[in-house]
Amino acid sequence: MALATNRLVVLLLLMMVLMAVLNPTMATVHTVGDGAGWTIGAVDYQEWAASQTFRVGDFLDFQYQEDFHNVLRVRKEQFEACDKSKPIGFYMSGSDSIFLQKTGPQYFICGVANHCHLNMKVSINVTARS
Ligand SMILES: [Cu+2]
Repeated sequence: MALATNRLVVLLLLMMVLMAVLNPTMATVHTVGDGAGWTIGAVDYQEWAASQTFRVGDFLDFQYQEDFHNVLRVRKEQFEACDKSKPIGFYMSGSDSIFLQKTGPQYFICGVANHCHLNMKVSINVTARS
């Protein structure tokens, strides 16, 4: 598990470097919450998301204290209900870079305690790279 995660991180970093070399303007890394990161009570994540333009090939980067938070990728209905029972994706390293592969909405919540209900949730809309 840890090895697979490390390999994934290395792979993602290699992809980022490769993309940066090929075209420095190509990929943007969107650090969720900017300097505040992925935490509770400090950031309005919908406001933050509205300030960004997410494009295919970009990265969504979650920075947080792994002892206190995690990241679940969920469907819209689960996002709205803060339902963490059937996530599509689960991240817990404290430094998770998610590659945005395709267009459309994506939904993320914190799966710890009641954090999602306290607005530790973010939805983004990924648009085509034109
Ligand atoms: Cu949390």
